[in-house]
Amino acid sequence: MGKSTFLNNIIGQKVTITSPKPQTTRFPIQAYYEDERGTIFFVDTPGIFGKAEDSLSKKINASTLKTANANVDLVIYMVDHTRRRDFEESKVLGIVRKIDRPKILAINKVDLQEKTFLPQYEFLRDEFDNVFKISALKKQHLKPLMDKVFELLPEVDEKKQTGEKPIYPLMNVDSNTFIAELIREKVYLMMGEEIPYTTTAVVDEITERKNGITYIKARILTINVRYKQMLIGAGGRKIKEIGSYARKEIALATAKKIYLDLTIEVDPHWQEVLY
Ligand SMILES: Nc1nc2c(ncn2[C@@H]2O[C@H](COP(=O)(O)OP(=O)(O)O)[C@@H](O)[C@H]2O)c(=O)[nH]1
Ligand SMILES: [Mg+2]
Repeated sequence: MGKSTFLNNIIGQKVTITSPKPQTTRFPIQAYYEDERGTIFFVDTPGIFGKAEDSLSKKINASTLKTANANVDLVIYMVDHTRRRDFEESKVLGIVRKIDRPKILAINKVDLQEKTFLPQYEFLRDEFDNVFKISALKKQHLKPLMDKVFELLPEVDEKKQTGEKPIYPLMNVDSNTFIAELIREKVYLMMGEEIPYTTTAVVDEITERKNGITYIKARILTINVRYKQMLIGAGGRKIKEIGSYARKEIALATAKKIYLDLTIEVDPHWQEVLY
């Protein structure tokens, strides 16, 4: 799809994880953008599950709906022309239609032209005054879209509101959550179709050691022993790969030397207690 890729490339650094698998984003991620024209709070939302039968997808759908109904000033509705329009897509459109705010339609992945379902999305042009064909990944045509965003957003004089300019954190998640997300992303990228949806990651400890190394203790939770074995892999190879890939990115993101102590645990109920 590309919502999270879009946000990362607008912000200029990774704030939200991405993967080729649908439903990678599990909760709304807020990130703050600023340039000479002003400041914007972006909210990256998960998608919508067509069939929300388990407790996790129910929670995800609810949080997406809540974000959509929150006090947003503008909606960027992103569609992926390389994907056939389906039931989930219609559901999302139904939600977007109900939001009484300026809307921008972003048709993503214009860098891919081999396979297109664009005709299935053409009818949207009548509903949206502002349509941009973009490539979130290749950063194509993002500027005209952002110009439109600034044009449509209401003007808020921050100095008037607070006396001086507020200092924003870049994003709404703490470091434990962000590191857990980076680990979870590696599971999405390195495991097959079904495992990512049965797993999550938890960070229990981040400690600066005297030797200058940051020690991170984290767990990947999955729902049964079979999945746990697949995550560990033959001779522990898979978990090693996931850990090493995650460690490198955490080190890069934090500019610190990282020791990542990563284990896999079976917890059949994690979906009920997390998120
Ligand atoms: N070719 C191409 N791939 C993209 C583009 N935008 C996103 N992707 C890929 O599509 C997949 C899903 O992206 P993601 O941002 O996680 O989608 P989300 O589920 O909407 O947040 C990832 O593998 C991205 O690299 C794009 O403009 N062009
Ligand atoms: Mg996403």
